[in-house]
This record gives sequence, structure tokens and C-alpha cells, in this order.
Amino acid sequence: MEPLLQAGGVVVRSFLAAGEDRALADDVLDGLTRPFKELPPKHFYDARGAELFDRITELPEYYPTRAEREILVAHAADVVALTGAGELVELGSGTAAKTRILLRAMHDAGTLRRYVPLDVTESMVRATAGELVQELPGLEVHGIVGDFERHLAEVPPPEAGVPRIVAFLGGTIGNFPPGSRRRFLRGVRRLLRPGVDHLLLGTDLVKDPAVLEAAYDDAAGVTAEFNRNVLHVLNRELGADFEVGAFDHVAFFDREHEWIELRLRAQRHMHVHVGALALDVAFAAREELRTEISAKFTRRRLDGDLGAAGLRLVRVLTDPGDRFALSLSTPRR
Ligand code: AVJ
Repeated sequence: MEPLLQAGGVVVRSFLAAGEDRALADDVLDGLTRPFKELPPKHFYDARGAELFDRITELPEYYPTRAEREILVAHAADVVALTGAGELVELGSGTAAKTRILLRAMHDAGTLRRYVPLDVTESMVRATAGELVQELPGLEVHGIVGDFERHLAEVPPPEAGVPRIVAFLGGTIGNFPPGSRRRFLRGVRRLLRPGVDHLLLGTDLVKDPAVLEAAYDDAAGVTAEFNRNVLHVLNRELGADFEVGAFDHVAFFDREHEWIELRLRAQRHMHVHVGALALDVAFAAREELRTEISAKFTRRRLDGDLGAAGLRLVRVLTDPGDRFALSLSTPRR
């Protein structure tokens, strides 16, 4: 893949190509032909889905984004002092709204060298890169347009003598089912040098189920729209004929697994045709399709998952309300 050079310290490389339609098609074929239907949450995020998610982060009920930002505002300087970081690699960087707080702290500490955002949305990687090199003179941005589940190996090697932080914020780690979560963390660990680099991980915390459920079933119905949006994606990208309004939004906290589940429940018996897959799918009345799990963490779960990936917890930072945690960990030698 040829690097696409822009002015002023920015390189953006794209690793997404025609293969993406294939990935969606495979996920849909796998997910809709099993007895318990399921779609992976990454397909929520077309342009409309990304905009709906942005609106979710502003909802009164959806506290994680605000809680994580509070932690960063209070502790970014400590994180930089503890790690000495000169490079920030961010997985799923999006608009990099919260990342700016960290980059600014690195700049203020005089350590800032390079920012490596990795995101599936090329326009966001480019826009963010352009803005940041303006805001932070001397910053190099090496953007990667890719999927953090498949393209971790495309992250450039660290520079000698420049400590790195790999940040995975927002609680997105909670979208992985338990087994793949640990596998993913092992992949992340390979980006880190023992004794030098750190993972900065955002995790939502277990709390009163009523608070959790409200965060995923807001009064304004934005999360319901976000959830149903995945059916619009399938209609458009795969020529499916989902009657989107005939699916109800369902959100509940599974106390045994300690995760939030989003589902779409068919209002009645239905047949759906997926043109691109020549696939017919039947939904029974009230049958549910799982669209997301969002795991909530305890200190124990965090320790367990990081430990299983060969990482050792260095610090756990929380907001004053103990709703969300940002943790720093480093490879065990
Ligand atoms: C972006 C995965 C962190 O799980 O809270 C928000 C996505 N889904 N409301 C989350 C989401 C419904 C969000 N993450």
C-alpha cells in the first residue's frame, strides 16, 4: 500500500479496500443463519450511525463519555508523567475529541512526537490529522485507515527512546465477547515494549442496573434509532428488505455476564430477503436479533483480562462517581 503523503508531518495509509463488503456479507451470513441471530456491532457505524453515536454521547443518560473525559482532564498530566510518553497510538480514534486532552498534556510536558490514529473512517482520520498538526506544532501524524481487529500489525514500529501509549478508549473493549477480548489484548500487547510502553484502556464499570439500562435506552430514543440503523446498513449495502420500523429496540443488563445487550425484536412473523447473499431469513413473532454486547468491568475482571494477555495493571483511575475507569498497564517482563 502506497503512503498517501500530505503536507506538514501527516502520512495516512489505508488498508481498507473492496474487501470490506465481503466482511459485512460474511458477518451477516454467519449471524443471520444461526439459531440465535446476531450481528457484530461494528456495522452500526456508517455515516448516519456515527452521527447517532455522537448524539448518544451527549445524552443525559449516557454517562461514559463524560466520565472518561473527566478522568482525562483530572489525570492526563499524571499519565504523561508516569509513562514519559512521546507517542500516542489510538485504536478507534474517531473524532479524537478526548485524545486531544492527552496530546495537549504530552505537548505541555515537552515529550510529544507522534500520534498514530487508527480508524475505519478515512475522512475522520484525515480531518483529525490535519487539525492536530495545526494545533500542535512539530507533531507528526501517521494515520492508519483500518480495522483494529485486523490491522494492528500495520501500526509502525515504535521509535527508539520514545515511550509509547496505546490508547483504547470509550469502553469499546466491552464489545468483544470474553474470549476474543483476551485475544485482542494479546495483539495489543505485541505493540508494547516491556519496561517502556503502556496500554491506556477505558472500561465502563459495573453499577446499578437501572443506571446502566437507562444509558442504553434513553428517553429521546436516540439509542433505539442507532440500534435499528444497522438494518438500514444491511438494506443499503446488501440489498436486504428489512422493514426497519417493525423491530423494537431492546436493552438490558445481563447480571450473570455483567454486560449490556442490545437486541432488535421482530414485532411479528416476518420474512427478510438479503439480495446480495441470495438469502431468505425468517423471524418468528418476538424473535430477537442480538446487535451488541457492552461488557461492564470490575477491578477483578480487569485484572483477569489484562493478566491473561500478559499485561500488568499499573494504575486504575476513576471519575469521582466511580462510574468509569481508565487503566494503565504494561507488559509483564
Ligand atoms: C462505543 C462501544 C463504547 O458500548 O457504550 C452506545 C456503543 N451502543 N450506546 C457502548 C453504544 C449503544 C458504545 N461503545
